[in-house]
Amino acid sequence: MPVATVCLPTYNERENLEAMLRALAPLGVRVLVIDDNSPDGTGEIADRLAGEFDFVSVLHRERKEGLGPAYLAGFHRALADGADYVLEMDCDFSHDPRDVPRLIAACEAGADLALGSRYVEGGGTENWGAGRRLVSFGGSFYARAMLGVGVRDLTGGFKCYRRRVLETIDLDAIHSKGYAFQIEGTYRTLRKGFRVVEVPIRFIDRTAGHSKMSRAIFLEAVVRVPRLRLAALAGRL
Ligand SMILES: Nc1nc2c(ncn2[C@@H]2O[C@H](COP(=O)(O)OP(=O)(O)OP(=O)(O)O)[C@@H](O)[C@H]2O)c(=O)[nH]1
Ligand SMILES: [Mg+2]
Repeated sequence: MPVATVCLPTYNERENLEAMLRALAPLGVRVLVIDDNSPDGTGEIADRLAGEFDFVSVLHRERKEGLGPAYLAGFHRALADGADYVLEMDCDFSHDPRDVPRLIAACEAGADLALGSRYVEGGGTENWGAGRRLVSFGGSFYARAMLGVGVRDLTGGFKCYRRRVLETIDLDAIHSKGYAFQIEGTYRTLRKGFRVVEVPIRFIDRTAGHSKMSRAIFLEAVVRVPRLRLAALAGRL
């Protein structure tokens, strides 16, 4: 049985964390909660649940630095602990835990990176307003055009990396923090010649807790994408 570790970054997810871990429990995965010292006590809930469940461990970080640095710390820990597959997933039920085995299966079938994708046949978003849909779809379209890649959902954060990918791409060179982190991870994977496969998912807007999406995260992606393309053109990616 391959070892699959779900990296689950949390910031103020006290309403969601326990239900999420209980939903992941039957799937045979390991879960690494990466908590950035959430003021709402999510970190303590994570510790309690790690005591209850063998498949759960917790990485505590001192402060909120954005998704990117949290995931990078999680990736390093998951690889050191022997993961064959490393997954990214939000802890707000936008990503359906029942889709986790589908992402792993896509890698077992030959993908090096499986992306949960809203923008392929069979995928989509539920209960998002027109504004949010436009930002997300427009963001993926912009990135796809700028980078000249065929992947349709570049900003999604539900992914399964094969270990070898994370060992090959230069993780420590990634400084993106928000959506740009997702775009950059997928782009670096493609640049190294790995096989990226999109798996259709239905993305459901969160019903508990609050979004951490911000204007700064959006602008970071707008600025980073052309810089990524330039870095690739200069032979640095
Ligand atoms: N450790 C850590 N987790 C974070 C940070 N920012 C967001 N998260 C977590 O990352 C996941 C996704 O964050 P969300 O707030 O849902 O942001 P999003 O999914 O990009 O935006 P929405 O679609 O509006 O929900 C959630 O599990 C958050 O708790 C952070 O700075 N550090
Ligand atoms: Mg979310």
